[in-house]
Amino acid sequence: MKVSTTVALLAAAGAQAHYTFPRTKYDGTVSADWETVRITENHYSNGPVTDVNSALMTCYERDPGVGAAKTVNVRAGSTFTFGVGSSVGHPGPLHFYMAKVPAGQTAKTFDGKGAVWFKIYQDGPSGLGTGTLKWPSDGKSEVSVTIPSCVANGEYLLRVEHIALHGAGSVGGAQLYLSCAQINVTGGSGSLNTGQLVSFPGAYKATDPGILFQLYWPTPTSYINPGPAPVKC
Ligand SMILES: *[C@@H]1O[C@H](CO)[C@@H](O)[C@H](O)[C@H]1NC(C)=O
Ligand SMILES: [Cu+2]
Repeated sequence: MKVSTTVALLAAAGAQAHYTFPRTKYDGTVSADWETVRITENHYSNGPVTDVNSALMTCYERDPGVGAAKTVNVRAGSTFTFGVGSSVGHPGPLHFYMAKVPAGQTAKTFDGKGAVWFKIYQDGPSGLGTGTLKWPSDGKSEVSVTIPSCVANGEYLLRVEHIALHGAGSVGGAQLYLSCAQINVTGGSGSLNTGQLVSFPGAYKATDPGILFQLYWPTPTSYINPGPAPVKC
């Protein structure tokens, strides 16, 4: 009894610092948790992926092959938001990636495997060289991205990823928090050149300078986001 109480308290303390991206908000409509986002393996623990070579890097799915109940219709060029459970509690960069669903599949059925992903957003810190870095997502309970106006119409997986760097000074110390929403894009011009598509796992190495990173000392003077450059219309 005593032991299990202690374990429960420790688990609760860890869960407070960790986080998930379980819901979406679009045009003022907020989804239920895991209704438009595939339920993740950490939906209860809120814990991170720490092995960038793990199959969980795709969408962190608890139930591969099941998909989320709903796909959100979105207009190219509009703003799409993920709600955070409960807030981005650790410092680090925010990334968004999209993967177009292949012909014959849907956003509900596509597994997101293979070289299918392009990056649509990344951010970096302010305060480089000062010893105190600030990240745009610090403490946020919602994170948003603009769906590029030039994407092709159709169904996509939209992958949000936050990389917590507080322990990233040793290999395997970075904490990746991520999930995938199912979206259906209309109004896109289709002129986007996505460049080289990447896979998850595969896009990152444990020793990439943006993954293996000393956040505190020596004082960082630069930050290099892992993965490809974000696409431009
Ligand atoms: C995606 O949008 C197109 C165009 O509006 C529509 O025909 C199609 O049914 C939508 N698919 C889903 C899964 O909502
Ligand atoms: Cu945490």
